[in-house]
Amino acid sequence: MRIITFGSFDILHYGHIRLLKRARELGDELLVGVSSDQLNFNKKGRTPVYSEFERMEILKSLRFVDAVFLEESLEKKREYLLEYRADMLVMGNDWEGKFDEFRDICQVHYLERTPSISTTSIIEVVKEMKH
Ligand code: C2G
Repeated sequence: MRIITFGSFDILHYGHIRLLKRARELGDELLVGVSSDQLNFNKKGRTPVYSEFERMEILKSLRFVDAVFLEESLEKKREYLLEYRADMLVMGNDWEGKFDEFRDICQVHYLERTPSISTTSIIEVVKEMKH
């Protein structure tokens, strides 16, 4: 069962790791679509702290990630799911319902987000440390 998930995964943290680990456990291989720097800017209004190259390298180093690819556009999700032959799309439940349209080509499963941790909050904490 091939699992696909998508995300920016900037400044990889425990919430990301828990998502990826649980996604991997739902099947026997996990592919991760990593948002390009441009897509990240379009999605979040800021360029990521870690470049797309670095974010892909970090994810590739995880034993429960089998492969990564660049996610260039949110609108190409159907294309990616078909191209990479996903059996299941897994996302955190902040996306609950947003990808149900793909249930015609693969299973869609949403996992509980890990509370009170985010890249944005980590950036804020680090900024505070400077003073
Ligand atoms: N996540 C989580 N718990 C957190 C933070 C994130 O479970 N505390 C999950 C999100 O729900 C998402 C994944 O980790 O499934 C990646 O999160 P982001 O890097 O913030 O990715 P996002 O901006 O949601 O991009 O095409 C979809 C987008 O690329 C998803």
